[in-house]
Amino acid sequence: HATPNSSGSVEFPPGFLWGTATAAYQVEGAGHEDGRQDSVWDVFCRIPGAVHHGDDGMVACDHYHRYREDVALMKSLNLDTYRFSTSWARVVPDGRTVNRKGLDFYSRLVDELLTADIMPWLTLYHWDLPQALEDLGGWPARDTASRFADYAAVMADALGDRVPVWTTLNEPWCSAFLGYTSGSHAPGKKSPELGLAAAHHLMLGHGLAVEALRDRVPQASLGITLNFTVSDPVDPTNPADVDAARRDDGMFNRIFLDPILRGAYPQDLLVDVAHLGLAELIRPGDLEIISTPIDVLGVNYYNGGAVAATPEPRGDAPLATAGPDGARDQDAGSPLWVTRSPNPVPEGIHPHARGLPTTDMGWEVQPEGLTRLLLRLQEDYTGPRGSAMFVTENGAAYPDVVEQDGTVDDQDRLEFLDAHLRALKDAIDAGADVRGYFAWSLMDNFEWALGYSKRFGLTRVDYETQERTVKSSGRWYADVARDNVVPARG
Ligand code: PNW
Repeated sequence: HATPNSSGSVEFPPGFLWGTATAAYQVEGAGHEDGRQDSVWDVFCRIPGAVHHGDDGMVACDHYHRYREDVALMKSLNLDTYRFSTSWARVVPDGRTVNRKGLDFYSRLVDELLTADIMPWLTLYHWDLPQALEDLGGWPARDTASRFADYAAVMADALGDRVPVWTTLNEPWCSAFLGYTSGSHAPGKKSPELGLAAAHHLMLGHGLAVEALRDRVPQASLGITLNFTVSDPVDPTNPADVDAARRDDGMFNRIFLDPILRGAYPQDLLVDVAHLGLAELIRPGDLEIISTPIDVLGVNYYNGGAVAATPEPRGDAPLATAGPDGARDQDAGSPLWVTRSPNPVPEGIHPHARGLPTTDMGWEVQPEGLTRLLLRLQEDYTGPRGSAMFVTENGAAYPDVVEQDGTVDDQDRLEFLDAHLRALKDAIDAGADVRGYFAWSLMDNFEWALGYSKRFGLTRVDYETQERTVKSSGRWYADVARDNVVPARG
């Protein structure tokens, strides 16, 4: 792509969808209302020291009660679509019995969205596994995949006539490896074997759910959202660094991409993890189920990273300092995984900071990584399989500076979004089939192990009053969504 979209105005293709995303546990609150029972996150939040400040999602943004106001907020931002997740623990609280009142909430939300002419984009699983199913073994147990397909069928029967796009899982990498290997997310287990077993059964659950949805809502678009990194070797002329980047890419990206979009685990990855029991879990037929054709691939991109085979800082690339998540991973207790900012990485892979600016998460800001990622996905995965891509999450945490009149002039977040939308348009111009973009997030919310300390919202939430205030980035994004154009800079 010869002309990078550097500062002029940038127009997106006609019909491009503009949205924002949230997740049930991060915004809803109403923790034990209308029959909802504990998810793994409710239980994890009660472990002393597990979550910053002892925060939890019992109230969060009180979206369960304020959804009408929040849909009006979306309307004021000119959004075409809203990506939300449904809480398994609300709909099937004990893991087997359907809770009609829980379903009714999502029915009201979907109706409110449709009335506002905002397309509902539903994610079935954004990490809130019913604790009752964790007690039976959680994702490392094969049966959880079947329970997930049952839950998918319940949702399809209730909302299939009104929801045009369904994604099964959000970021199974986080569910598997933060939940069961580094222990920094619920349920806080620390075992490489459990993480891999969880990954396989999450994908099996995805495939079974796609089959269940396809039967019930044949007219809908179906897919999954994965989170990606872009791994660069610190020294591209050093074969050991190149190999570290290969393994990092394998355990982060290809471990999900290849089974889902090509029907096979990467051969090099199976060799790398041969001692961890993954191959023994795979039953005949699993990969056919996992690779059931999908229509959309959701792409979550926050940052890439440079990795090396040795920990020593080299040149101007100091060893990355642990981010907020990484700080916890340091004492993860698993010798096979080491700290990275912010993610745990397999043994023998060492992240190096590149001197790029970072967000309040400690994550490097690297917009051109998004261009490379989307082109690679197009060429190696979605193109051959005919599925379209959507950026289902992208955004940044920065501390809010609240002015005397209550406004928040978050130029840092605005510039982050501007740069990533230009990088996205570069990818589209070079041939990537990307049809929409969801900013993370509609509003500040419960940032998992970091509690309410990190703010990703286009809208500020005052957690004392639950007042919502659109930030400068939100007003800017509303114009982008209205005009289908990123305006010229400066
Ligand atoms: C994603 N990591 O989470 C999630 O989908 C959102 O729920 C979350 O709020 C958002 O990104 C911002 O963090 C991630 O440690 C959490 O690599 C942690 C990691 C990646 C993604």
